[in-house]
Amino acid sequence: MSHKFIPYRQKELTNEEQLQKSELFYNLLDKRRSVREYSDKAIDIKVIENIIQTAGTAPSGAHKEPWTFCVVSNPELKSKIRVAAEQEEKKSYGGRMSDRWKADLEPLGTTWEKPFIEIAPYIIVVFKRVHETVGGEKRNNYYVNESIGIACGMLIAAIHNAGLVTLTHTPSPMNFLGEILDRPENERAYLLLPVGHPKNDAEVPDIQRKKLNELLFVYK
Ligand code: IYR
Repeated sequence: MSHKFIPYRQKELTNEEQLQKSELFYNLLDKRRSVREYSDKAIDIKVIENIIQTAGTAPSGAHKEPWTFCVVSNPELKSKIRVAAEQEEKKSYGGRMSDRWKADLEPLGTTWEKPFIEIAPYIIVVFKRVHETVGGEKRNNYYVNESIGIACGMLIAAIHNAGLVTLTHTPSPMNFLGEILDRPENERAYLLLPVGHPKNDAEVPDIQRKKLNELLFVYK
């Protein structure tokens, strides 16, 4: 069976343009920080839709697009999610996490408390779709973790590009999210991200990124 291919043309940039655009993009993303303190300032749902469509442009194994993005602004649902997340986090910080792990987190100032789940105007819960059902037959998706990880990276970049902030929150275990949001059995919660504006006096930890020579090795 032959499958249709269509032309792909991209405007070629000059070396100068490539340098300029790549530097601008780096400078933009280098300003991104994980923010834990949110204001409740409203955001147009259209902005959220654009951000999620951007995430949906990610490459995926065999183009199966194994993702679902649930956007929650409903206050009752947000409260339910906060309560359930904090219940798990209390157990994690109270004993499930090793002392070494907690010591590693200390500079970031994280605790079991997750007020941002209720305060941020939206939370996005990303679900990975481990399989699809086609004509009653169960078909596994491919490279699901890689695919959804890439999509979430693009989501985070899109949120930052829109002048908003987010945080990759991973309550563990997070199966309560599928239950609260009534998701089908082929979906597993993967990541929870609040989206909003930082609160007025928000602070972030004073951490540095690896220098280029620490993260890049060129083989000529
Ligand atoms: N999931 C917990 C703990 C946590 C773990 C890591 I690794 C972090 O970088 C941050 C937090 C929480 O969300 O608090």
